[in-house]
Amino acid sequence: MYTQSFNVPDDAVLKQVKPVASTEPPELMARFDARIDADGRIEPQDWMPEAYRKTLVRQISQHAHSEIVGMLPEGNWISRAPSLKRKAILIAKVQDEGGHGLYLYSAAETLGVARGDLLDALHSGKAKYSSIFNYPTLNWADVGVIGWLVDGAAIMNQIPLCRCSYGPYARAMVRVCKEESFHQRQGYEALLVMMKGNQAQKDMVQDAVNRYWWKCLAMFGPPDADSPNSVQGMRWGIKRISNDDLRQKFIDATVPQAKVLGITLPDPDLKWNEARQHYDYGQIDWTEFWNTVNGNGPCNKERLATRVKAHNDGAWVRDAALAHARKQQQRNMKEAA
Ligand code: BYC
Repeated sequence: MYTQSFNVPDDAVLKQVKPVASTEPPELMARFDARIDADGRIEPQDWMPEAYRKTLVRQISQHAHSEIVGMLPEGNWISRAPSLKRKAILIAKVQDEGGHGLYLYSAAETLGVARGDLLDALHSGKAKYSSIFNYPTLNWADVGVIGWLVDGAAIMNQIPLCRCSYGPYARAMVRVCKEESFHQRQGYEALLVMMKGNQAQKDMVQDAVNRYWWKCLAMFGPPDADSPNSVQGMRWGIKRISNDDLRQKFIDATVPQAKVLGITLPDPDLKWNEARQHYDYGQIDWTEFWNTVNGNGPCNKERLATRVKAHNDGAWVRDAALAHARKQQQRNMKEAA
């Protein structure tokens, strides 16, 4: 449904935005801008402006946090999956999300930050993570809907990131997108099976879609006009497609899938606009979005508390791994001597 060959008109976008005035050394800055203009990659050993580095640390670490907090709403259902097959698929998916977090923390570390500091910022509530994971998973259909819609929205946002100007982030995204594609398909398939079941099962799917649809549209971030980071992110080739354009692509791709599934998307204003060649859609509740982003959604406190407990409970594993690495290093040094 979503492929690596997703077409991104990035050249046009990069050329629209002029280089931003900066206090960095002009020669280095000119070389950096020229590399960005030529759609080249910036690697960890390359010089980069401090603002570019900071923006990447912000975005990549928020992305990493979203992956590991994103394990929680679905993780809640591993012990309650309706069959062995569904349980095995769900365990694999949740483990994949943990793996995505690890690639992303590693990519952030190439920018000179320490993983422990990034995790401290998450655990103290200072760092953001995706709004979508602050909503509860009330029934089994929620797990399918998260795969179909949440992972579907994530892929739509992440495929352009495979061509992000920062090499380690772009390369991490290629593998992440392949795995997200499996996540999206398993969710859609689980829902297709439920929609062939009894009325109670169909009602569960519709109820889950009703609760998640608008929250998924908000995942793409605020409207372009209210997105303070977009212009600079696009100039730097970090962001390739705007929040609103990605949202529109997601809606256009999802409406036909909803028809095949046999559910109704909960938006009376959703209709095809022949002139625009896109679906029109209703108003997203941005007050609710910001309330959730700012820590006051239905599950923010629970998610953070679970995350902090998992981190503390895992301290012995980290200590043991470090002790083992130290021992191995000592053994290698002895052998080499
Ligand atoms: N939730 O100027 P804007 C997954 C913040 S995980 C919370 O447009 P930008 C999965 C934004 O950070 C998917 N906050 O920002 C895992 C900014 O605040 P700061 C996660 C949001 O960066 C497990 C402010 O609003 N994906 O797939 O240009 C299971 C203004 O926004 C949100 C990524 O992280 C939000 N939804 O664009 C299943 C992708 N939206 O930082 C699935 C990488 C916006 O200035 N990130 N904010 O304090 C991006 O592509 C971009 O950072 C965003 C925002 C499009 C999200």
